[in-house]
Amino acid sequence: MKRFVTLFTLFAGLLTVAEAKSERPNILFVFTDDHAPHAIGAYNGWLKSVNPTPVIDKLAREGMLFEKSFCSNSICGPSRAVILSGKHSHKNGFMNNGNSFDWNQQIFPKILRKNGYQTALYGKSHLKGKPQGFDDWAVLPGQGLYYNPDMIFADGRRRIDGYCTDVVTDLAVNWLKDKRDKSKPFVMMVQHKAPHRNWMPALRHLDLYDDITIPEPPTLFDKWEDNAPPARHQELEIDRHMDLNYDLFVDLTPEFNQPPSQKRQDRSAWHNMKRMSKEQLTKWRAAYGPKDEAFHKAKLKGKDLVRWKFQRYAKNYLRCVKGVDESIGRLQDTLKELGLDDNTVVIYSSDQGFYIGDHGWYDKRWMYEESLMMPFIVKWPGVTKPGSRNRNLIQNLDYAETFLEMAGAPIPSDMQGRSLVPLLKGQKPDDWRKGIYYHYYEYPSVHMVPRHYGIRTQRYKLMHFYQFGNEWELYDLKSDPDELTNLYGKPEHAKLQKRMKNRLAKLQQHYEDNSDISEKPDSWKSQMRAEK
Ligand code: SGN
Ligand code: CA
Repeated sequence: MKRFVTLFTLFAGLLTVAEAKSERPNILFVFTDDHAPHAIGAYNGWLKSVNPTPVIDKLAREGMLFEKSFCSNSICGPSRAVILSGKHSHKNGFMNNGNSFDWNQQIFPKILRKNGYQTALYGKSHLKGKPQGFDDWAVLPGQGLYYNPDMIFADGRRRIDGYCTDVVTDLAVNWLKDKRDKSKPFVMMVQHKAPHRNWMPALRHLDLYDDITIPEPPTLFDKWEDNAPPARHQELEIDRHMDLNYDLFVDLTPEFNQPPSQKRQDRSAWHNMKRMSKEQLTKWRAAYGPKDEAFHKAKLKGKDLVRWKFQRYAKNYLRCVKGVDESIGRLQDTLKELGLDDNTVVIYSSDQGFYIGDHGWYDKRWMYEESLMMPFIVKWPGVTKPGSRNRNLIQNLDYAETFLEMAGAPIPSDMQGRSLVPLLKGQKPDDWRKGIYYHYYEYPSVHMVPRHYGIRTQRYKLMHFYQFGNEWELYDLKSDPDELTNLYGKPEHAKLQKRMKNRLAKLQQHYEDNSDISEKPDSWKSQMRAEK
């Protein structure tokens, strides 16, 4: 009898260990900067034919891809603050990149730590201040550099030679292999700078895509005729604002003196080049020198010049994406090597989407689809159905809650999102949200996108640009996925307009967004008035 009891206890104990193992998975969160879903093969966008992301595509084949995944404020720091806090910008206090994040507030890594998890963060943080809630961390100062970047560690700042995406991957791999406490489950956030402006690829990728023409987006020559005025007054056009030298490295050498108008030299490609070693520079010039020469010979003008700039930009962007794709491969190989792959959830996401020539633009900020969307792909072994695609409306607001539920930790009631775990398990909750809420605040600022807020449902989108009058846009995404026909103010859509306005007001109430949305006189406003 005694023997039986002992055996039984042993068996039960083993069960508990097994359960605990499957209940408390590790989480590897790979997060990039400005990687738009349509630059991922698995998302079936117009860039799919280029096959830009074989590794991420494989992750999607093995896990679940979220087709309707959105940010709540399409810019770097704010998106990251929403992820850590599970709260909209107006609640976590980080509304635009100029703010400093209050690290003393409740964030999911702190809760995970309290619940027995180990936490690590490597790469871009963009929230200023020393990260809290992480057992180990190393972050890039501000935007960081592509080549031989400085990194800030808990014990100080030092330069690490190499290409930024590789440097950050190395730190993560080393932690997995040598630094982590093997008795605890972990969450590791690997946050790459790539493919952020100025889109500088790794040396091994400088010639990638040289022999192909990247397909052009259907809206490359959009004139924003049906939009409210803000779309015509931005500063993010490939044609008028993307600089041949600052952004596209034409004729760029470290000796080159940038014209005084180029103020942000500290972040420019030029600054990165000054940082390169002789060997790195030699390879760089060998790749771009002949391309620049051919460009000069061609003497392009007008639309041809825009097309050339688009090619140069899109190729560099996709070359940076390639570096990221390889990093995910290396991280997954490491998990495998360490026998951790069966019990580690691998997630890929990026802080917001991006314009890759769509609407004639680069950058983000707007609530239009290309920058509103975020990639979100999850492989949770034994839980997510391989190759599944989810169409529920999800946001970065939901990530903290999701990580907490995965770890079996409590979800604080003041977090504003909802755990995605039921969706990952293939359930279809009837009461899932029917609309997402968005609010962007950074104006006036680089690229001059004014403040706006709005709602997006499965089919429609309503936006309000409130800083310079009552400008609204309303789109039917089913019949008009490129958002070219503004239905706002059209009598035949009056009912829809009213319904959407009500729903937007309700969402604003629900999330308690009492931000100041009064009109603000400023120079841009008078410029617009003059145009009218
Ligand atoms: C920098 C970039 C901008 C970009 C912002 C915000 N210029 O200012 O193009 O919109 O960051 O980007 S750069 O010359 O410094 O690259 S974010 O992703 O950090 O929000
Ligand atoms: Ca970003």
